[in-house]
Amino acid sequence: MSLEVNILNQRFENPFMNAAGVMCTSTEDLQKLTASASGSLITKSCTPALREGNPEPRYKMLPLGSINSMGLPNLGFDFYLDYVTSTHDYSKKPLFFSMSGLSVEQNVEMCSKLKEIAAEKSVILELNLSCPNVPGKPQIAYDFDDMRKYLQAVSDAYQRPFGVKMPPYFDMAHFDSAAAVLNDFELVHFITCINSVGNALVVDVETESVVIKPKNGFGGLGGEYVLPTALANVNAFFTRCPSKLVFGCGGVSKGEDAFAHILAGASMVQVGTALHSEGEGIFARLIGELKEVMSRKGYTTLDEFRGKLKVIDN
Ligand code: RRO
Repeated sequence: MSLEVNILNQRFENPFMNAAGVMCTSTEDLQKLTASASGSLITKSCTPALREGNPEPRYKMLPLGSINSMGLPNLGFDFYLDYVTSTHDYSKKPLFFSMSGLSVEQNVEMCSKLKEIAAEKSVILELNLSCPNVPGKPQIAYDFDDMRKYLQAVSDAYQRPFGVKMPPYFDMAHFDSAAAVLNDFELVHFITCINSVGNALVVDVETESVVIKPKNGFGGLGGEYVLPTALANVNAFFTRCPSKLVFGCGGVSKGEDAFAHILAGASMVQVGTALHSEGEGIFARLIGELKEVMSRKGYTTLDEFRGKLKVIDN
């Protein structure tokens, strides 16, 4: 039985990694993920300068998931570039780098610098086109013209393969339009579906209040609440973008959830809310549970069932 994944010129021991944003802001966090059983890790989405993020409370655990409006708190591009260049132990596992500039120009500036290092180290860029929590800044990937501008500018500046972190879509016409844009960019080698379901509102009936402070309580929903939406997006892009890889993110808290993501087409499987709740020990549990599901079904590799989701056509 092997959970190995060979993609993007890298070998991953297993498909599991953190979702960008969870346990990946500081060196200490990143070292915990490096020491864990995960197959890979990704750094917190960064901006050119350090950001404190939104006022607290800004993350709340819920019965079936979480709501957050962190507001892109990060230590700034140079900090993560230094981690990539000098700190990360690439002999342990491959590394992804999440970037979320607040303008085309900011992304271009960061890409021009990351490009030099990416040529030497094998770090892989995931461009975040879907942050829902910066007041006054809409999610880029909900405006297809804007999304095209970002992808063109990053392709021109970076000139290397990269991936994109997408928001969830809820309409077939939007799956078609978003996939058509992504298919126009050869350097987009992977598509991560999904970021949190943006601008949800959780109400505490006892206190008659919202549960997080920023944006009057509006924030991104994650965890079990979003698993079916995540699976729909993984499968929608898997079928529409045959020359690209899809990474699954959303609602993974047990081995069966990871199996469902891979069946829908996922190559890597990212873990957000459940990692936040359980800590990095979750990766060993997920590996054990995924192997258990596979052995029950007689599978010995992920390739045997990836993307093989059946439909009902009698
Ligand atoms: O930092 C955040 O508030 C955040 C980001 Br950048 C993102 O992409 N997704 C999310 O749920 N939170």
